[in-house]
Amino acid sequence: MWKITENIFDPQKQHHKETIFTIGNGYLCTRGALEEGYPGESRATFLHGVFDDAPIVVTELANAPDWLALQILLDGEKFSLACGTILDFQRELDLQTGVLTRRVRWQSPSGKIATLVFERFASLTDEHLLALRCQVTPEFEGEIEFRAALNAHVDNQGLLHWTFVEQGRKNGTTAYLRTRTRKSGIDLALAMRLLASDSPQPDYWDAELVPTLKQVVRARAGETVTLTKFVGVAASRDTDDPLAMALERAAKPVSWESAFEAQKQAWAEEWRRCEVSIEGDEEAEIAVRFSLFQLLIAAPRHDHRVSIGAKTLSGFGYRGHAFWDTEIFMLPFFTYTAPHIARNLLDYRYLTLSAARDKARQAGYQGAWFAWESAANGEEVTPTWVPDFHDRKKLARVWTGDLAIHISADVAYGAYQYWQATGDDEWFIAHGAELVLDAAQFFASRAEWLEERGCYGYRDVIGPDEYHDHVDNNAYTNLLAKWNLETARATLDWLEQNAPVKARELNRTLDLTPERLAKWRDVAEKICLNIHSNGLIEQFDGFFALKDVNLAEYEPRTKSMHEIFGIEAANDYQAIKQPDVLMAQYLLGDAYDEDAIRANYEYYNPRTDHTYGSSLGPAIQAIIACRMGNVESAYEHFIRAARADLRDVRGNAGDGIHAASTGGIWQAIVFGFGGLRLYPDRRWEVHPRLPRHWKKLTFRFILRGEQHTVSVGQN
Ligand code: IFM
Repeated sequence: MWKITENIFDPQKQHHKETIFTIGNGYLCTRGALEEGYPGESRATFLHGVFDDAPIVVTELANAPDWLALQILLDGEKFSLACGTILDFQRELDLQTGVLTRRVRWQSPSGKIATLVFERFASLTDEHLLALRCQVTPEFEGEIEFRAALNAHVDNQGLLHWTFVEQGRKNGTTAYLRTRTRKSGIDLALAMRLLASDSPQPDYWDAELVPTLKQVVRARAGETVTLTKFVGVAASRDTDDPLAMALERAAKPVSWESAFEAQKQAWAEEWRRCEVSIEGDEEAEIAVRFSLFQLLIAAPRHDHRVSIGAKTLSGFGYRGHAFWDTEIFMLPFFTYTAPHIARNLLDYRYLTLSAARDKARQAGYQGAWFAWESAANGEEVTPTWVPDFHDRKKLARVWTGDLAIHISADVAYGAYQYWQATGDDEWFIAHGAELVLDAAQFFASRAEWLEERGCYGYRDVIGPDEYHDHVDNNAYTNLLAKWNLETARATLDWLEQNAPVKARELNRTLDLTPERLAKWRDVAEKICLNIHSNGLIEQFDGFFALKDVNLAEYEPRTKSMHEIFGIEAANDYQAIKQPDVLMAQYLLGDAYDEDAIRANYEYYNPRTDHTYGSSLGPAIQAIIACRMGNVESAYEHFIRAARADLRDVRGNAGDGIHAASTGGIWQAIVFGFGGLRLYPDRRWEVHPRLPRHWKKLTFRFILRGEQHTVSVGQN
């Protein structure tokens, strides 16, 4: 199963479908809006790194000028699904090639019938190239008119980011447009070149911000006429002369067929590294492939100055900001299937180290405290106030930017895991070690000795479970901080043995005095862990004393428990957005035996807001349930994650893909159902736990440069 399909045009579901039918190539993504345009659509193309200032959210990816724009007139009547009659409609995203196709048989208001086939893709071989083809087969004899444009009349839900620089025509069949972001001053150039089945020169319309080429073709009944639009795109982030680059890329392809052939081969290569197949469960198989496709189209292959945002490049949600979602949920997929991409993502964090140090210093700490929401340069861009969901006219305070300290350990975890998986010593010495060490430095300086408890703790934090803020000793935070401090010690020892010059350099630049290193050890050994005698880990100080909840009593519901209780009152209940303790147990794997995992799973699972809480949790819970041998529950969690976007179960897929969930889905397949266990000496084992209806699960991973394929059946 490789195709995501749609057979009915439903304008009410436009935003959801635009997200689902997003295409991209790791440089940019374009939502699945329709070429001819409709009222209320959420049409957008986002390019990695093209941020511009915005009120409240600080900075956001600027919705780039629209390259899809194409109007078609059939003997003077404008093709639009909003009028006439739709005789047949089908859309299909081919995950194997990254091509989105729409087939429509349409009757105009005056009765003229034609079949229109639209295809588009973002080239994977040349990431500055986009391709769109429209084939029209009229059932009448007459004129088919194509109006192809580049349209800079675009906005970010009302906010304008582009100023006009220049536009024009070149070589008869090409038009171009240059714009600049208003505040960040990024130049963007687009060039479109038309190829038509009949080849008279197109007319050029010089409408400001919408350069348009008009191509008229005469057609007989049953004869297909074709228009191909190649668009080159480049920004001043890529080159000193974006226009020259855009023109050059648009001019390159010989034909649709040749560009498509290259595309097919490039995607086949991508899938060869990471393909997953599940015999016996078509829904699961397509959902996994869809998830991987979404990650692959958002993955920067040639740019190490960007990360992947929580909504990839597929929607306005979270404005392109990157969270811990990248390192903890998405990164493992790349680390184990495309290490070159994982390295780019981690380099991005390395480049934001100085902003992370500033953040720590401004708060009175040492080391690196990474931004909870990170964008162009790693400064904290979490909005401090957002509209309250109870009353949109009021504002609610967002605390994550001030209190979420676990992000530093998450980044360190991703870096260390990458190193362990790849054996990329060169990168670890040059960049990775510093991420681990400076995050540890932060945790050592942020820890407080709690005299009454006789342990070190972190007061006034927020853990992954955002239903509870301003808590002390969040289990996830403390456990990951401990891991970070211990791993940093081991990193230093390793550097001293294997890269003594670098060890000396980092000792000096990070000021790793013997007193500081002694504090690392002391905090790691004496951190408050809230482990009760029955093996239960308390999520934070006082959690078990909060009012207990039976979430079943609130069913059926269509809202999160946060909305039901209210932002403040949710702090008084044991209902959680995502299970911090289980998350930590998963990441720290070997430290917990089955009994410890079971005790915590049985406590926290029923208190987790599975349906409307965090989309990050379900896939990880699936892995934990697999470890306990509870495959039925594992499948329930997994399929919840798998449906999040495809079925829009949370009702917010229109804002963009739940990217962390897509990465979690891969982890659930490989580390959950596949039961892959990795050991430091390159050894690996599988302990599969397949749902009863799965006949065979196959997946691939790369460990220390070697690719392995695992196929497991019921026996
Ligand atoms: O990072 C997550 C967080 O854990 C829960 N709220 C949404 C964020 C972005 O996905």
